[in-house]
Order: sequence, then C-alpha cells, then structure tokens
Amino acid sequence: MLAPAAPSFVADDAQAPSPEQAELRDGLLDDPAHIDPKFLYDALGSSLFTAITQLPEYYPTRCEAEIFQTHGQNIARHVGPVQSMIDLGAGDCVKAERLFARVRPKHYIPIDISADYLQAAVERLRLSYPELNVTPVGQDFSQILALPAGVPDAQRLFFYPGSSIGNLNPENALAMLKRIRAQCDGGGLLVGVDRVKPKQVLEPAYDDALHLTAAFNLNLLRHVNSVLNSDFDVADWRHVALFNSARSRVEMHLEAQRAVRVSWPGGKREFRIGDRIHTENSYKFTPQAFSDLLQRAGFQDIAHWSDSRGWFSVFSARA
Ligand code: AVI
Repeated sequence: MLAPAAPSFVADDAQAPSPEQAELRDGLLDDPAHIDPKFLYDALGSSLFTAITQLPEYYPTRCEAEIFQTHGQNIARHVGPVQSMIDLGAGDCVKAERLFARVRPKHYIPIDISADYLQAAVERLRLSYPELNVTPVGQDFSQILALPAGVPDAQRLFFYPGSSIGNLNPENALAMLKRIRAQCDGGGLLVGVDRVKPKQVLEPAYDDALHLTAAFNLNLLRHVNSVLNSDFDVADWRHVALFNSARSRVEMHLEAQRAVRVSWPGGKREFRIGDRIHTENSYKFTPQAFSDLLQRAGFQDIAHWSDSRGWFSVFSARA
C-alpha cells in the first residue's frame, strides 16, 4: 500500500517562524530593540568568548581561577561528596576539569547551548578521564533545566561558574536558582559571581583595547542573520558597553552608525543613527545581595570565598 499523501498543512507549517525566529522578530520590533544574549554563542561567538577570557581587561576568569586555586580545599570540604557534577554553560569544560581532582565526580554532565562546541571538549575529556561517565547535553537551560535520564539523584553538584548567572535579570536569576534547587536532591550549588566595583574597572572589561568584545557583540548580528534570514550589515553597527550603576549591571548594546533598514522574511525594522539594540546585561552583586538571593531561592548553609582584590566571589550553598 502506498503511503498516504503528505497532509496539506505541511506547506503552511514550513512557513511558520520557528520559536527562535519569533523570539528574534519580537525583540527587534520592541522599543528599544533587544536580542537575547544566548545569540552571542554560535561557534565563532563561543571561540571569541574563550579569547575574551584571556584578555588583561577581562578579570572574572582569572579571579575565579585564583579563588579555586587558593581556597579549593575548603570549597571541596563545604561541597562534600559528589556523585554527579552538572556543569551549566560548560563551554570548553576547562573550569570543571580543574575541579575534578578536588570533588572527584563519577558522572559529569556538561550542558551548553552550543552543542557543537561542547562536543569537541567532551571528546577531549573522554580521552583524559576514561573512568568518568560524561553525558553532554546541548540545551538552552535558561527556561527549562532537563537532566538526561540516568543522572544519579544523590549527591548532585550544580556548577555554575564564570558569573553567567549575572547575565539573567534578577527575576530570572531567582527562578533559575529555584529550578536548580528543585533538582539538587539534597546536593548543592557552586556558583561564581562578579562583584560591584568601580566603572573604571568594569567598563574596560567589556570594551577592551583589542576590540575582541566588540567582535563578540557584532558577531551576534551574523548569527541572527543565519537564524532569521535577516540582512544585518555588521559595518552599520558599533559596540557600546557601559556600567549602569542604578541597576548594578554592565550593559552591552549595538548602536546604529547611520540610518539602517533591516529586513527578514515577513518583516523589517528601520533604525535611526544612534538607535541601539540591547544585547546583554551582566549584573554585579555585593556578597550580601547574592547571599540574600540564594536564601530566597531556598538554599541554606551558604559560604563564599573571594579573590585577593575582592573583585569576584564563589558561593557554595546546600539545597
Ligand atoms: C558569560 N558571561 C558571564 C560573560 C559576562 O561577563 O557577562 C559574557 C561576556 N560579555 C562580554 N564579555 C563577556
């Protein structure tokens, strides 16, 4: 028997925007326009971010490494025994790898929106740690945190380093912490948090002399073009980074350098010279403010460690 003809609604469905396209279109049509920072991380964006972490101006990665180097033993003691280490936004997995010797997980679950980028890192880890059970997950965990079947539910450690939690607005950060806590099953969370400091330190970290952060921000437009089939020309835009002290966050924007018309299938938007697209917030916390946030999410037994300059903190908290 012949297979039935394809139903006629298939053609219409093929035209419907994907959820990502709809999200981008809605953000571009908003006033002011905005694009979610997750679109910074295509393969090139992820490589650019790795390069940013090596810049002299971008202190968070080095400060966090210093904390693990100096206080690793005390941190591991507070964390306690770990069966499964769940790495949120794992990227190249290097930060978690540095902790393996201290926390000795049996299962490692790196989760990252950029699945391709993760795959290369996982292949490397499997060679270096043949006994470690590695289960990579390509997922945007900002909305739903779905762990693969088979992750033991006892002694889970959620690892959320690099101050990535600062890229969520306060309401979403609280929701994320609550989701993590709900899946901790009596385990805990180890999270890196960037601290409030003078804008003379903050702004160069997001607007470096080599213009790597500018390239990282502008590359988002290329990623958007590939997802939305839009016609952004990177040369029409410039990178802007500023510290908004009232909101305790560094903001990244893309600013139109001339009048620009951007089109995509089924839509368009005109920008005047100087109009901005808001692309990222990076919230900065005092230790007290972050400790309060953890408590509001239901965590207890909260401890934190800082680098020698007090620029960055690592918090350990139990569910
Ligand atoms: C990934 N995240 C914590 C970085 C930050 O510092 O907010 C992203 C970044 N944006 C510009 N430079 C780095």
